[in-house]
Amino acid sequence: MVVVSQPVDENFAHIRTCKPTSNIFTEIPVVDLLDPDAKTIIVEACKEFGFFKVINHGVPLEFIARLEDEAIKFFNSPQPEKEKSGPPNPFGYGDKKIGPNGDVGWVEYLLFSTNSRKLILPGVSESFWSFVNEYVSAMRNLACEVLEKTAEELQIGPRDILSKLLRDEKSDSYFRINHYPPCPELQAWSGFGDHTDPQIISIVRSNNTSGLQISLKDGTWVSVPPDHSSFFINVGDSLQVLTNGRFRSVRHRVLAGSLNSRISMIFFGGPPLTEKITPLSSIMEQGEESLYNEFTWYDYKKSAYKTRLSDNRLGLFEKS
Ligand code: GA4
Repeated sequence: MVVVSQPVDENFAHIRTCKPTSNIFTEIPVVDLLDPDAKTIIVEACKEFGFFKVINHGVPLEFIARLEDEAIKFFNSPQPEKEKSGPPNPFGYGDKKIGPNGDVGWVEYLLFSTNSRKLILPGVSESFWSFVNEYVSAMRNLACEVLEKTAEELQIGPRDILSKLLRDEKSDSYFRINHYPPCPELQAWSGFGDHTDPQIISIVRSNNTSGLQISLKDGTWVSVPPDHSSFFINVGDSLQVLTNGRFRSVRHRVLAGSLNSRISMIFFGGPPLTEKITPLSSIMEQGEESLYNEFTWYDYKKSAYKTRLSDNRLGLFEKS
């Protein structure tokens, strides 16, 4: 990441910036996992917002803090050291460049594939790597718990009808740690541009620094008040398809901030590459037709990686 006091690199001067909005998302659905009504709230939230917050999740805060500390140590190391762990294609350290198609943001990050048995990244110590693995497995469990409650509430067959896609040892899931340093040129930069996540479900945890915004059904952007002790869950494109559009894949973005560093850790739960992403037959009403052409996760991923961040990726698979 460039030293904060330096002028913005001209190569990135063209990027789309996000106008800050002052709308605070006060009606954010809060799911208490110990509450017997949790599953109803989850399904309502997935339909209305594609987004909710989870409390009483059972993941100890010290466990989260341990990984965050390791990440801070990594991001505080000298730039040439961090660069040794890059580029991030497919996995590793990235600085400003997001994805392969020219998107940029005021962010540096580490991207991991969760099924790479052991990733040798120069700046990533053994202890860091083992914390990542433990954290990812806690996130997978949490994602599965949420998906099982969803299946129960929707009454769409076995409880694990969705969660088994993430439990599969070939599940194509990812993990990323984003570091958004204070930005000296807020007019010129966005943190992470607006997009939807291609996977089934994502779990975001951040420190107490704001920046995350989601788009409501009417297109209004609202700011999500940060809460370092909770997790935020996003519905991804694949879950929108599996529910034939009942659930909404939420468009979200992160604004650059001028004061504090934001650190976020995100688990992206995806299915195996060969999995067909098609509406679950058990969810379809009589005579209901799929809104989407049939595709596998491999097809979708391949297509997604040819798009820009803000593109409507799912649009390419919608039936006309
Ligand atoms: C968005 C969700 C995840 O962060 C991610 C991103 C990926 C990347 O950073 O390489 C993508 C983006 C994400 C969707 C479209 C493509 C691919 C950047 C990009 C422009 C890791 C993912 O799976 O898809």
